[in-house]
Amino acid sequence: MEYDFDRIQQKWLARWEQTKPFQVDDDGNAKPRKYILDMFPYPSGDLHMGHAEAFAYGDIVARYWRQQGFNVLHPIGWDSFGLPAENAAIKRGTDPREWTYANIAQQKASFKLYGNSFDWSRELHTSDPEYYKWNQWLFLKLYEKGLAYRKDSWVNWDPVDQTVLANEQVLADGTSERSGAVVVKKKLTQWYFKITDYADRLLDDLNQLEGSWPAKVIAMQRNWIGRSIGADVDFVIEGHPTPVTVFTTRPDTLFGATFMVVAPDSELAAELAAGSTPEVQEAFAAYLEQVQKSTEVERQDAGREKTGVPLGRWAINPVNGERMPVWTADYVLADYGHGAVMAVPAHDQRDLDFAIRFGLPVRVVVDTNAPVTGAIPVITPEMLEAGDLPAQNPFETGVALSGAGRMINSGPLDGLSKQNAIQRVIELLESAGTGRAAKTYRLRDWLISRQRYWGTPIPILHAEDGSLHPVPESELPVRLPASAGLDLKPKGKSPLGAASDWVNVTLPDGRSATRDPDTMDTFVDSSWYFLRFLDPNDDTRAFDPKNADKWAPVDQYVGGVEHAILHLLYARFITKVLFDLGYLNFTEPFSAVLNQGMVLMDGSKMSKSKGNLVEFASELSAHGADALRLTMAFAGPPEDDIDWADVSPTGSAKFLARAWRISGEVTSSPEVEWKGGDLALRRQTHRLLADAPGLLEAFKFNVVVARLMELVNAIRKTIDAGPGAGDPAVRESIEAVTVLLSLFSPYTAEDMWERLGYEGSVAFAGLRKPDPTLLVEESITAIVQVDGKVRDRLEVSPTIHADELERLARASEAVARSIGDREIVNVIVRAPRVVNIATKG
Ligand code: ANZ
Repeated sequence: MEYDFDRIQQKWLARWEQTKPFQVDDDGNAKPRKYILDMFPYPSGDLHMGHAEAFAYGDIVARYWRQQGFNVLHPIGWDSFGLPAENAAIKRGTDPREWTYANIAQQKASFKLYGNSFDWSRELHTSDPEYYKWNQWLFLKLYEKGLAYRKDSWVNWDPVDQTVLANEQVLADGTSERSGAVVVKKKLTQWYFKITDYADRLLDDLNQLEGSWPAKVIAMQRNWIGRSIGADVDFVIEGHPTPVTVFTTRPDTLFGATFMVVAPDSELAAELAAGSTPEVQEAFAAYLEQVQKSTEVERQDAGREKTGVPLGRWAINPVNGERMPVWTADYVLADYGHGAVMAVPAHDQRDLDFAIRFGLPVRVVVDTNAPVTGAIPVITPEMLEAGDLPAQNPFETGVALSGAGRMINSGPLDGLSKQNAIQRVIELLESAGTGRAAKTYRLRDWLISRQRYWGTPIPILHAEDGSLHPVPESELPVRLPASAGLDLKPKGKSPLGAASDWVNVTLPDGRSATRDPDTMDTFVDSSWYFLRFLDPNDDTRAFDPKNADKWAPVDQYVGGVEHAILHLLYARFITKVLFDLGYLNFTEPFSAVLNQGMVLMDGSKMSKSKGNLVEFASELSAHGADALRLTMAFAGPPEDDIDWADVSPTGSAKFLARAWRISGEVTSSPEVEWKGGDLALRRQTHRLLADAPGLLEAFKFNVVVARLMELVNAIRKTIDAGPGAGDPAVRESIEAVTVLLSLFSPYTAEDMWERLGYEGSVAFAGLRKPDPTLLVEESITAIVQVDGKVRDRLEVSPTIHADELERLARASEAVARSIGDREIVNVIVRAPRVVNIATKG
């Protein structure tokens, strides 16, 4: 019989459908547990090569832990709400639901064929009411806690998809991650989750993930949260009812503040301008219009020429009572800190650029190793005009003095170091009630409202008086109405607003109200799905905390680095919220994360437009699941990219055929005593059994595959050259190959196992422990020295006894010759390596 992957696949697929080998039952199972999770797919068509890679790795890990005797939970579901379904539906004039579930069916069939060892009984779809009911429950829990709130703010608006975007969905070049459109700002009232309340914990808890998460991902999360430590300082504004607070990381430089700048798109700028002259108001309005055309990225570009207008208002420096002009400029962002800065041009480059452009004063307050000479390093516009500048000053060099040094021109701070000055000035501010130590984060609250149809309805009712009424938990889910009759085209308002039967409701007190027409960001769905897998069919709660206790956190999470920030951060946040609410007893959802590389073709990303797309389905039918999976494993470290032009699924298939053939040649029975088997082959087998766990746990799948290939060659040689197919070592070795191969190529391995005479599935056969006596080196070289000169080398057993070694040394002809007729006065034996003989005469 020849190796025929198609036949083998069909045979085992049918069997797995029947026996459901990977369905996990926790009750009465005494095995230790592992939870191995792949990031669930978005059903946007059939699986692609990227899925084939990631899901192969996840499955190898799951199958490995099963072989190590663990009860492994390896579930799968679909992240099935979201824009692509809606956009596809609009394009084709169909229902997003139809498109979504057809794709799920296709992906599911592909996963089954690919041999993924999922527990299919736990399959979930986030677009099912049975799932999104619990998104709504989660929303209500956050709302009760004050962690879900509505606010009016400038949001990122995608003019193509006509919906808001989270900051995280705007790329570095200011375009939408989805549509590619340049994102603009729009003022809207939206729902937010208060992730900023968790900023410190999200940052600090990263320390405990060090080493088990990719370093790059940890760095990206840290940077995204972006904690800055400094102070808030309150400045009285003449003629303005309340002081303006600024955030600064350099409160030590407070005496060097010479003007204030507020963000043009802040409430504050509008208020300050409104209280000023008509000329200022006009100039401000014109400037604001100009600013709104620029992207956030442009605004943060340090090299761009500074722009701004004066607001005709004056701020009072709380430490010295000095009057400073208030300006507005777009390098100050409305949503960072308090949207206003104290400008210290001598020590901050952006402020200096601005001061130079508009001729504002510069005062040096930190002597950063004497670049400043002259008694008063202060430059006023008058001095500028008169050309009366002290030598060596930032104004002249254009370079701000950002380094540390001794404080000067700073009254009570004079002479202090930076750190001491920061501490001292905060004390001064605190005792005067005009400032305090403060932290600021780059992290913003999570905007979760979307003006689109295909998502989870927000369970809030709006009464006519504007009051908000959460839908009682007993009335969940708030079901998404059918899309028939609704115009899904993006138009800036949620399509659900037009579903009048759905949107208009009556409150218990008889008043009329409307449902919130927005749907939730789909990152809400994926922020807790790993918990739903524990109890996917429980309609009384999101998950059973007892099961979360048993299974979670996820031991190994596998997926793309594109989720390094968004998804992982949100899941970490929701986990901490659920911990605080008492539902979980852990605070990090994923104990370890593995990011796979990309599958490329000829060095570049695959795409339809480039014409270099390798279709998963066609590779699968050409080479079979096992060869494809093995190719992924063999290609290199999982983190590296795979160039499909450089790998050989045909080579993989040939190897599988070679291994499979051996399983049919073995003539010994499963009960055969291995002891008498060919020693060299036995040693090679046990060396692999010893090395495999460490290699697999370090994700060195490619090394294990290479070693399997070597071993299969060695078995072939043993069969063909001498000991033959009946040698017990042949059976021992091919059995080890089969068990290890079951991680990579499960169909072939099952078939081999059966051919070797076993009935149960090889997936649970267990990885054999190596025999330590077969791991020691076969022989080592002992040297024999006579009067300090090496006279012979002996191949001896590493366990040789000293007496025996001495006897062999004395028996050596070369040694006897060099001693001649001299007298042996001393013999020192250090078994098994050295014999030293000393002579006299
Ligand atoms: C005075 C000062 C003096 C500053 C100095 C820096 C150096 P990070 O580290 O990124 O947190 N800042 C505060 N709010 C801002 C806003 N909304 N838009 C733009 N810039 C803002 O930066 C903190 C510093 O950025 C703050 O410290 C403030 O400038 C500025 F020698 O205050 B600093």
